[in-house]
Amino acid sequence: MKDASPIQPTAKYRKDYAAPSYTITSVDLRFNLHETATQVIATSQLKALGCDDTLELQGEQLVLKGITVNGSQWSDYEEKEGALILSNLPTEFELVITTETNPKANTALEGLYMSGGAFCTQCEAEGFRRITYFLDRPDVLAKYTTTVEADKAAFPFLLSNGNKIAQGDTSNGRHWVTWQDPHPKPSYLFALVAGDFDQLVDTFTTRSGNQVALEIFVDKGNLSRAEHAMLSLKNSMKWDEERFGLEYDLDIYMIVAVDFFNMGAMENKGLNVFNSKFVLADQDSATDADYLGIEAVIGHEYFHNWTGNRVTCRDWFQLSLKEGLTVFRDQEFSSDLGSRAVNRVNNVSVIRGPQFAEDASPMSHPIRPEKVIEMNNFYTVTVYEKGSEVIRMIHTLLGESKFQAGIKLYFERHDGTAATCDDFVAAMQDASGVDLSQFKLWYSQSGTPIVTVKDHFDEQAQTYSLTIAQHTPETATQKDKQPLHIPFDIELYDDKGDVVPLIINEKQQPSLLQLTQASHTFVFENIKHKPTPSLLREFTAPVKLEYDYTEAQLVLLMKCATNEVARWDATQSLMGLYIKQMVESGQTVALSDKVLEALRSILTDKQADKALIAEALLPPPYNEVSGWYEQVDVDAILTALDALRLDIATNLEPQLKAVYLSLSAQQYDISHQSMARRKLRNVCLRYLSRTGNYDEEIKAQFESSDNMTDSSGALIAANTETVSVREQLMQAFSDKWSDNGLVMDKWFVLQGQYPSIQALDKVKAALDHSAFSMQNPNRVRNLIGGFIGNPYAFHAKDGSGYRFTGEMLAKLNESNPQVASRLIDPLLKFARYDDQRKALMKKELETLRGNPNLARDLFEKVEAALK
Ligand code: B3K
Ligand code: ZN
Repeated sequence: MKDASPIQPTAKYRKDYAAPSYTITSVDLRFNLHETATQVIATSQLKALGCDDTLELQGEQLVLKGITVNGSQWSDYEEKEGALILSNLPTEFELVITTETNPKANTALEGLYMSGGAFCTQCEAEGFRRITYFLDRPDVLAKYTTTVEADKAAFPFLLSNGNKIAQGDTSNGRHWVTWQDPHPKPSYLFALVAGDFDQLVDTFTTRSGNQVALEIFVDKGNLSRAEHAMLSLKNSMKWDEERFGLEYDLDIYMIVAVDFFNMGAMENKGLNVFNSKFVLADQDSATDADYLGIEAVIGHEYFHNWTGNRVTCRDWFQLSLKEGLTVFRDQEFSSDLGSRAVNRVNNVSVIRGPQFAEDASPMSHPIRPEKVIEMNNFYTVTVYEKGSEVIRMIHTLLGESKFQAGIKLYFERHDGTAATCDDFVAAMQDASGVDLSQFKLWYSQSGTPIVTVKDHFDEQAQTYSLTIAQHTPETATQKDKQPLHIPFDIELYDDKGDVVPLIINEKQQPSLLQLTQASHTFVFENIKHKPTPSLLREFTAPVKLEYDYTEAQLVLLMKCATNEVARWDATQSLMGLYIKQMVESGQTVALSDKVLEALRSILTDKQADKALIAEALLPPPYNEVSGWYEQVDVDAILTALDALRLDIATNLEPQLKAVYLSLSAQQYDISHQSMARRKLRNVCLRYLSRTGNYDEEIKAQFESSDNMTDSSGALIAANTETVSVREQLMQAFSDKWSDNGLVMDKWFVLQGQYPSIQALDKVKAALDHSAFSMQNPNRVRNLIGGFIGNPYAFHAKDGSGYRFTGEMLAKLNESNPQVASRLIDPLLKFARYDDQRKALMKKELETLRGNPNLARDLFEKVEAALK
């Protein structure tokens, strides 16, 4: 093992892309698995792509044991930090490299590591180089044959990509299996798992009649918790055939659930590895949100088989090529199977909250980044969720059938290759005839565009004009911005709430306006009275909308807008009006009678989807509200949000109580309707808890609940200073679940999110809980991540929250830098806070910067923030 002496991390730039000097056409891997010393023999066939006869392979944390070229030992090489450079090579040759790694010592969970008692791998983005020296880049596509050998009793299942082609026993109690993947793939899609599992099996017959074996591997005793994952997998396979015409291409599809995993899941060809959070569920232990999360993530990884695996990325700067598109596909899948409006509302909230916040941070980047130090830092809401919005805008501009024609052409052109975002847009443009040349700026320009709308009604001329201007403020690394091609959907309403036709030059216009310039004016004719505009309907573009809505206009839209998302959005804007007034004046502003009446009628609406009612009743969260201000006044925002919620709770108490009681628990199932009932019921309980008078109801729900949504709903309602039964319920939950880390995460996150500075003591105590482990990313994300996302405690004026965060980050920097790096983001935004907080936050960043062992992950972010 090489010592991990720090080298100054260097950046890579998109513009510097160059093809490698050689490519690898096939590789034969032999793993001799032992927990502390695994031997890997990699036999690769290489071919020169030009006349350069040197080859630089990447490798980290490896012990080199031997190199041969065409069967002879090779001494013409140099081993340096992170690389093995071979010189004077023939144009075609067989390379055999033998290395050793220590899976047990691998707490970074990248490359080959142990999760519980099982061996598993994570190679994206650059983890394969921790397995062997290789051309660890996505544009090198090779055929893999993998032989895995391990102790037979401890590791009865030996898995890798593709089809099993041979197996056998050895004399010393070990056994081996050989797998072959017929599809050439980049190294990041390689996977290996060895362990003892329970196995859920099923089959799926593709529409062309191929029978695919489906196998889900879970920890012993968890079989019954894998059924929803299996159903979701079959639904995904069917949906991709029906909506995208895409079929699965191997005879077997395996999913392994592991407890130690840095992200959600990984789309390795034929062998997905999943965080057990996105596989395991049953009525007792999983919430409705968990069920929906499993469906979405199973879908997402399955859809990658085409968008990611069959067509992969030429280089990591193109990550959104596969991620933005695959998020779009999983969002459509969830929308087609469940409620489209609820999905849209949730997706919009992610953009307006975390994504806009990322745009406004020192790490702001376009969906196709230009400069990267640590690739793992770019698996972001910008690349994923804004990336998906960019795909959605193309879908909006082209319509479903032209969009599908574009997808078809994209696969005709690029199947089996490594492509770029430009390739994707070119296929969309060529198949549809829609000019996307200006649209492409969405890939290179970072930041949140602001679209400002001014209107004017001319009574005499009976016209109504909308002047729509766009402007993108400068971001951390990009000053000059150009006008974007923005799809902007609108409707106009008269005083009665009826839709007014959009007429220009006597012709009816579509509701979709297209903005391409800094400013446009649209003059609508034949308008009798000043209408109310419904703007950016369905959030047709990831922009901030500025229009001075009056309260009356918003109340009208809340009631009458034809579109469910627009009605939700009007409610959000209306609450936003009050929040802004309170933050600016520093005073409590009570909701008007009209607004309360409108909220009451939403709450008691018998026809509307209960899940949407629940969404509409919740004000925009802190992370979204704080993004409205350049200088964030934490205390004023928290006070305003608390006041608004209490105002709603107090004034709607009778209705909240009535609706709560009317939705009392029914026979449990996971239909959308039942989930929606539970959601609204729990939102009501949470509001009621704010009055301080519902401890009995909270306790009763907790004790009588037959499902995790209602149990955790009661705990969430109890998680405030005004509820006296909180500690009692938390204790009961911990007594029941302390041996199930996944369920305990629901408890850890509530300790972290306790809305008071007391959260710090609760979190410190929870660090000692038997279910907590600093090595497990899920535990860390819930407890410590919950705390960092808790503005009451993280932003404590005395700096105690920042200090604690700094200490935890320093610890995680040693064991798992990738997890540390995901947690640091709120600290990076120090410049937006008051002087006292700014100084305290900055001090933590400076302490980190002074750490001689700071990993590249944190280095990149700390440097960007302190620059
Ligand atoms: N492609 C993986 C993410 C890999 C993250 C590496 N740090 C999961 C996904 O997006 O489907
Ligand atoms: Zn993905």
